[in-house]
Order: sequence, then C-alpha cells, then structure tokens
Amino acid sequence: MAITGAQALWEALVREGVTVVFGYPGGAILPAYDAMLGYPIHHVLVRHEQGATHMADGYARASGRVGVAIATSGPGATNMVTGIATAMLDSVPIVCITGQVGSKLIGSDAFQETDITGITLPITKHNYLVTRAEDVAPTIREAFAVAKSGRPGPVLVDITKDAQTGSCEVDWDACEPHLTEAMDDELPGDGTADEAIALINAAERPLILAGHGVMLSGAEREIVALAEKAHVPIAMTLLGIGGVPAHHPLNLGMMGMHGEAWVNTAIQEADLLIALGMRFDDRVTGNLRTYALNAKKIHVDIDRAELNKNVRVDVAIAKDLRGAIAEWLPKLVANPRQGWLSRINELKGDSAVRDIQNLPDNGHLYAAHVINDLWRLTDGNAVVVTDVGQHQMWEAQYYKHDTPRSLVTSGGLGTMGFALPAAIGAKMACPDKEVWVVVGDGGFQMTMCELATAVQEGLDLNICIVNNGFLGMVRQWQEFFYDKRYAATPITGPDFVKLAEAFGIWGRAVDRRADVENAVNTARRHRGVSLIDFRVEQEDSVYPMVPAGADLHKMIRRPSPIVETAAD
Ligand SMILES: Cc1cc2nc3c(=O)[nH]c(=O)nc-3n(C[C@H](O)[C@H](O)[C@H](O)COP(=O)(O)OP(=O)(O)OC[C@H]3O[C@@H](n4cnc5c(N)ncnc54)[C@H](O)[C@@H]3O)c2cc1C
Ligand SMILES: Cc1ncc(C[n+]2csc(CCOP(=O)(O)OP(=O)(O)O)c2C)c(N)n1
Ligand SMILES: [Mg+2]
Repeated sequence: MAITGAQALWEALVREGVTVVFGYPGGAILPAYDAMLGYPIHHVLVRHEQGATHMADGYARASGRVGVAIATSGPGATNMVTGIATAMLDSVPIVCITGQVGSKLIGSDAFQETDITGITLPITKHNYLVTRAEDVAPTIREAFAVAKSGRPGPVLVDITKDAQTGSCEVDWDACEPHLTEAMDDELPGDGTADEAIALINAAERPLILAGHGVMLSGAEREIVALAEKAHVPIAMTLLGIGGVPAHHPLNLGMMGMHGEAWVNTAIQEADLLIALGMRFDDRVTGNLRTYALNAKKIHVDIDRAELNKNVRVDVAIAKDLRGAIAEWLPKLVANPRQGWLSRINELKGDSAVRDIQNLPDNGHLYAAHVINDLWRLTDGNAVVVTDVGQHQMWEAQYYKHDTPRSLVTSGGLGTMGFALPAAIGAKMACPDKEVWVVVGDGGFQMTMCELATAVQEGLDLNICIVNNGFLGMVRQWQEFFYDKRYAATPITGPDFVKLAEAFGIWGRAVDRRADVENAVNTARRHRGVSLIDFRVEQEDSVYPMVPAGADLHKMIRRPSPIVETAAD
C-alpha cells in the first residue's frame, strides 16, 4: 500500500518504539505534523526548539532510550544547534528531525532555507538530507541504529517538503539497517585482557576512574565486582556519578577541577589508573605534563579515537566496557591492599575542611546547605537535573547519588539553560520518579519559557533555583584570577515567585536555612510544577578548585573554617 513520506516517518518512529516527541511546527515540516495525528505519538509543544533538543536529551539520559526532537527548517533547525552539540559532547543518543524546503529549491536561498546538514556536520554523529519519499523510512531506521550503537550520539535527519508529501511503498523488512561493526576488529597495538589483568594484579596503589561509559555500557554491576574482587577504590567523573553507588565503601567520589581533594591526591599517588568509559577531559586531568606521573595506565573505551588522545596509556582496549571487565574478573587476584586503602582513608580526613553542611547555622543560607538538605529530604532517590555553574558543582558534591541515571547534567559543552527542558524530558521518560531541577538564577533565565511547556503537560516537577544574584561560576573565576573585577557577572532577575504565579505554578522564596525543609517538603507534596527561589550567599565559591591547566594536586582550598563574605 502506498503511503506518503510523512506517514512513513511516523510509522518508522512508532516501529522504533517512540511514544513521545518534542517539537515545534512550521511551514517546511507541516506535512509531517499533519500526518502525525494518525499515529499513537504524544507531541510535546516546546516554547523554543533548543528546549526540544534538551528535552530529547534529558529523556535519553534518564531512560537510556533514544530521544526525539522535531522542528521546521531555517530558524527552527538552527535553534536546535546548541542542544545537538550538548548531546554530542556527552554521547547522548537523540534523533532530530527537521523539515527542509522543497528539493528543487535547495541552494536558491528559499524562504527559511538553511544548510542544516552542513551546519551540524561537526556536531552530529551522522546526519542525512532526505529528498525522496522512499528514503524516509530506511533513513529513520538507520538514524536510530547509528544514534544508539557503539558510542551513542545525536543524529539529524533533514527531510525536504516534497519527500514528506511524495508517496512510496515501504518494505519494512528490507529497510533493516546494516551497520559495520568496526569495533569487533582488533588492530595491531591493541592491548589485551591479559596485559590489563597482569597490571591490576601487580599494582600496589591502583585506582579505577569510572566515567559515563559505565552507564552507557550497562556495566554498573561489573565495575563493582571488579572493585570488590581486587580491592580497588573508585573515583568518578562528573558524568560517571550514579554509575557506582555513592555509598559503596570503595567509592571515593568525584575527581577533577572541583572533585574531592583526596581523590585528586590519590590519582597523583596511584601506581595504576584503570580508566573505564571516561575520556580524560581537561576538567579531569589538569596539567597533562604532571598528571599521574607515578601510574601505569589502562584505558577501556568503545571509541578507539579516545585511546591515547589526551593521556598516553600502557594498555589501550577498544571494547564495550561491560564485556571487557567480565573478561578480566575470573583472573583477578584478591589482594587486600591494606596500606593503600588506609592511605586513602588518611587523605579523606581532608573532607572536613569543606564539609560546611555540618557547621552550625550562622544565619547565612549556603547553596551547599540547600543541596544537602534536598538530598536528605528526598532520601537521595530523586532524579536531579542540573544546569551549569556553581550550583552544578555543589550538587555533584553534596547530593549523593546511589542509582544510575539519577544525575542529568551537561558536562562537555556545559550548556546553561539545559536544566529545565532536560528535566521535562527526564520526567516524561520516568513519570514515576521524583524529578528536581537544580538551576542557577542565570541559566534559569535562559530557558524559563519552558515553564509553560511543563504546565501544559501537567507535569509534577520541582524546581530549586540557587539564586546568588551572580553568574556565580564566572564571578568565582573573576574573584580568584581577575582581582575581583566583576565584569558583567552581577545579574538581576524577575521576582521568581511572582513569575511562578503568572505561569500558574506554586512558588516560595527562602532565605533562611531553617525554612529549607518546610519549603522542600511542601514542594514535594504539591502536585504540579513547584518552584523554590533559594536566595543564597552571593559570594560563596566552590572548593576545592584546580585552576584550569594547573597540576591536579595543587588545589585552591576553602579558607578555613568557612567563607568570609562582605556581610561578615
Ligand atoms: C562547570 C563545569 C565543571 C566541571 N568540573 C568537572 C570536575 O571537576 N570533574 C569532572 O569529572 N568533570 C567535570 N566537568 C565535566 C567535564 O567537562 C566532562 O564532561 C566529564 O569529565 C566527562 O566525563 P566522562 O569522560 O565520564 O564522560 P563522557 O564525556 O560522556 O565520555 C564517556 C566516554 O565513554 C565512552 N563510552 C561510551 N560508551 C561506551 C561503552 N559501551 N563502553 C566503553 N566506553 C564507552 C565514550 O566513547 C567516551 O569516551 C565539569 C563540567 C562543567 C560544565
Ligand atoms: C550558554 C552558556 N553561556 C555562557 C556560559 C559560561 N558560564 C558558565 S557558568 C556561568 C554562570 C552561571 O550562572 P548561574 O546560572 O547563575 O549559576 P551559578 O554559577 O551562579 O550557580 C556562565 C556564564 C555557559 N556555560 N553556557
Ligand atoms: Mg547564579
């Protein structure tokens, strides 16, 4: 039976298991929108196409499924660029569908024509321009296969208007995608499991560096088995958080620029780093010339291009992590490594210096208090979606995540404006979970229009604005490295409670620690969207901090015992 290209699009999406898409209509995608009404797909009308991509991204990160965003040509498509780049940098599988002008008009500067495949070439895993109805279904199937295979990532499918309106016959069996399995081929120079095992068994001070790849590979159980069997402590990247329960005794916490001091010191003292599904980002290594000089290194990554890219390693293994660890487990020798574990415990003593949540209430509301209370009051069970800045780092430090995919955050691109839309996607993916947005007063103002989307969808979503009156993370850099010259970082905002009211949302402002608990509990009980404006200390900083490019062990520490502020 002949169907239109537009129908083939939705039929293909339904066959991929898609039930929800995030989008915004317009001329070049109108035939697709018209056909959509005939299919069991829930369309979420966003308020800006950037929001659609972050929603698809949050949906994918929270669930492990592919998220889908859809927009029209020209400005609709270009509004997606930031969200696509965000997904690319963090290996998130999303499929973005854009309408394009008719194929005969391409290259004529037609109304709302942009070369979106050209624009997104460097920020997609792959992209396609579809100009014929019969190519729609096979391309969509392949797009999904590409997005989720190997190292996941965003794929864009640009479909001309005539490809949507044209008719075609689809042989669904024939459009099964056939991707080449390059990762199965071993190349000369590849490290072997035996080499890795020998290094682990011989090490006296080994450390696992666990990254986002742990969750992407589904290796949560294997990595704990490895750590427990060989008695190896674990450090996590920001995106690795949740891959190993925070409460596991071998889990030391986050590494890197704002990681735990003892973790960074342990990395510098280790004699073996076992890097699993992480890519040695510069926020993680600091100065490469002084990074872990005492350590031999094993690196497992499904993307061969990551191996020996930033850090030269002794054993490089291009494989899916779960299978790689499973291969090692039987041959690992149990070794208590008492000396190393007690050295790490000794280093842990350092934590008290910045553990400000245990200090008595001195009348100031610190963001760390707010996050720590949020963790306590939600029993650590919420899915927390953060924006980018100081609040993001405090979340990583003070909310203890015990389950995979419970922290959703933009790491590689560091996209302000990510949190609210990504949280909408996460909530739609996991309607039974409690979802909290943790967002700065700056980033919230970038995409707060999506409040209307959350309300229109009737979502039960909680928003915690960490309102410090500054673009805090940039202010912190100005304080430390630019003589406190606060160029363009003081920021005002609307009365967020009144704004909430305008959207029909429950809202409250809090400026005392004693009021945090009641506000959080009220928000949790409230059905629908709730917003709390936490007016926190304005000039607090995130500690410890490894200045960009500095040696990992040379951290700026919190002035003891607590920050001094203008008000003191
Ligand atoms: C303000 C700010 C501050 C930051 N500070 C820090 C910090 O202090 N500490 C920190 O850690 N980060 C920090 N980050 C985040 C940092 O920029 C990086 O995003 C993060 O370190 C990347 O973590 P990752 O390498 O685990 O994840 P990704 O970048 O997602 O890399 C995952 C790796 O896993 C691989 N992989 C995927 N699937 C598989 C599989 N099946 N098997 C094997 N491998 C697989 C991929 O190929 C990739 O190489 C900060 C970000 C911001 C915005
Ligand atoms: C889209 C975008 N623009 C600029 C930046 C640079 N930047 C990183 S953190 C930050 C400040 C964020 O301020 P706010 O949202 O108030 O969070 P805070 O740091 O105060 O917690 C800025 C401007 C960015 N990461 N993303
Ligand atoms: Mg701020």
